[in-house]
Amino acid sequence: MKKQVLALAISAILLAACGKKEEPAPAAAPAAPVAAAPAAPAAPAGPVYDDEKVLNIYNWPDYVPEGMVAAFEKESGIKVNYDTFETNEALHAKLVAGNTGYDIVVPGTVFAKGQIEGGLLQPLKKDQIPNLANMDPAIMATLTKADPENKHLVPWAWGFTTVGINKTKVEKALGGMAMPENAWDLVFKPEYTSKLKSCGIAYLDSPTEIIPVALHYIGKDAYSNDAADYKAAGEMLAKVRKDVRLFSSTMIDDIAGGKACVSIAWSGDVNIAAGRATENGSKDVIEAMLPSTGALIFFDTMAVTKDAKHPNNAAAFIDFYLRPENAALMSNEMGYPTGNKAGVAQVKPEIASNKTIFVEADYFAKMIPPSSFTNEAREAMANTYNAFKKGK
Ligand code: SPD
Repeated sequence: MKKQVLALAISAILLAACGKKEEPAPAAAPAAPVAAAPAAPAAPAGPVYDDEKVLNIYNWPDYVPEGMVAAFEKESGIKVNYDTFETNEALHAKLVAGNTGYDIVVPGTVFAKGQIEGGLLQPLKKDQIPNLANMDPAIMATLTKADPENKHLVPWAWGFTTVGINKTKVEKALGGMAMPENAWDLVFKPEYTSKLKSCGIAYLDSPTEIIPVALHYIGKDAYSNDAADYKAAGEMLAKVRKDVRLFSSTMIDDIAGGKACVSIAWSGDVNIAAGRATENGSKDVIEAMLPSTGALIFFDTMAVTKDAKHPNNAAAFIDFYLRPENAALMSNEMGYPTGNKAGVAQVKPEIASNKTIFVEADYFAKMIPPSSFTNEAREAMANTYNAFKKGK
């Protein structure tokens, strides 16, 4: 109630201020005490660039709309070197080794928490990123689990690790067998995998992608630190190992081209594969599933490395990316939801209404929220995963 009164009062003041003509103050009116407004930090007049007009970015593959980097280069005169990594593990190893040569990196929050605590990332130059104001406050609040004061990270995109299917091929391979209620059965239950191996099962190639969803499937905490839980996940995975055809973190063309009919994959990549298959003339229906027991949410975030040589150029690019039209372009072209509230308004209706991109609140509530891994947990996960992959 108090808040409402305050809000009404603020609106009344603003409205009055907008509509009021300038009038001389009545001579006899006593001067009301006026509190000095806190001085706003002076915003730079335009982007600030480093002397060396270079920016080195390290991001996931298939994650940037065509032409976006070139548009930034043209506008800023900055030459962008854009490299890609395929797993959080690969990026993490690079950051830990130091001297990455990169200015902007895009870790998932599950790894970024430790990277911030370990001093591998520097705070964002927020005064040079006015478009941070476009971000959805609810998403920024979610990131505080990894970055307590929202000092280091800003979302590139978010999405979820799930089951992707080529419905046409899966139905054929299952013969008369009905689709399971829980889509995770397609990749974890021998009854299904033994049939689907004929049309190809693909898994993401990373311990921190596979072990959490395997743990969740067997009813454990996806972010468990308990060695007994890893053992149980390893035992479940061992039963389907022989049915998995390929391990890859760049499987868009494998899905689109029919090498894999079912996959543990990232939601947007499955959406890209669906579009690519159609472009290539395929009539197959490819879908990112919303498993009944939930999918694993991730947030990929832009961050600046501790020893970035071009921190001002990095801030300029981040600000450019956070323009609503650029955030919307990412969702439109890459099939991942943006955390940019102002950008959502510019997303194409067919993308905004796609429930495997912008999931509905009911399903969101079922999803596995992001957490983070301790170093020990990561190591244990890697051991379990490597043994599984080797078939030991
Ligand atoms: N095509 C690139 C998709 C990027 C996915 N990042 C996923 C991180 C999940 N932990």
